[in-house]
Amino acid sequence: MIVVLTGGTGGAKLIDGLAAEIDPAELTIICNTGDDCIFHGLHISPDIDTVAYTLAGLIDDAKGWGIKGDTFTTLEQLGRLGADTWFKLGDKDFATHLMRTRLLSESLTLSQVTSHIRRTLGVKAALLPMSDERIETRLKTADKEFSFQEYFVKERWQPEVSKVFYAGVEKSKPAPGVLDAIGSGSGIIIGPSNPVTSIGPILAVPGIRDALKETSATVVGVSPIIGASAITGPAHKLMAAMGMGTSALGVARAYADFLDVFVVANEDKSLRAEIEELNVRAVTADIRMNSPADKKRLAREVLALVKK
Ligand code: FO1
Repeated sequence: MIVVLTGGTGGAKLIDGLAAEIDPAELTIICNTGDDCIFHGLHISPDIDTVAYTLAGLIDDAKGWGIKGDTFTTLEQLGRLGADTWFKLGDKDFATHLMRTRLLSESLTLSQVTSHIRRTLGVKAALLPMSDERIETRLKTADKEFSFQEYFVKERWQPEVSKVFYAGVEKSKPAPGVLDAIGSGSGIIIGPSNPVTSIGPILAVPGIRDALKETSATVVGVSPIIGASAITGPAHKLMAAMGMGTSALGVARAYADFLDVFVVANEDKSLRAEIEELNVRAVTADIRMNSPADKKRLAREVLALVKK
């Protein structure tokens, strides 16, 4: 079993490549839920849905989230009724959130709901939320506090963030199956996801970081950064806010206590020596995933590293 920790669109692209290279039933995906949000009374789990839609062949590839070809009639009508419409929920996407919210209201856990959604969408990989409890990534500026989606979508990641925290994480538990998967996986992959808002919340759930340190499986991380910028999104800005620098070295430092191998961009080969000083093997690759062939190539390279 190959276990992937992920959040956001970069991780989902690698998972797409992995599912093309090995039997998807051999994959267990542990997803960030710190980005979860409530809109129009519905529980939305963007990172879980991005992975589920990717593996179901439904993802809107151009955007990296949502369902391809989706329409926005319901959202438009909600707008006429006075609702906020800056978070773009498509009509088909709404069905996922209606079903999730209904099952949660019938006392199913987020893990059980996630399992239902991935099964009914025909996804063979196991999909686990990091926790069944509500954990919310919050971002502080000098005078305001934002939820992740307010910061990322509404404010287009422009506010100067001074602090990021994961509300509720201290008292949370890993979802059923998460620690077992990390302990018994044959390889663990940390996706090329934002280390502060995608992987950070997963690592902050009590027990998960220790499980990564203790597993006998090879743990391979993939950098989400090239040079001093994220491939997509605000990872470099949020890393700077957290005092982590803005390079792949900062990501390696954040994971060094449990990482065996770190894959960095060819452009970052000069960082190899400093990464290896952290006791982490550094490997270079073309980490941009702009096409199905790119995703498969990187997936093959990462699989070769975890299988060693
Ligand atoms: N991202 C955007 O940039 N704009 C949106 O309006 C938006 C809506 C949305 C709806 C459902 C969903 O599952 C994801 C959505 N995303 C949107 C992406 C989401 O903000 C990000 O994928 C993650 O939370 C980042 O990890």
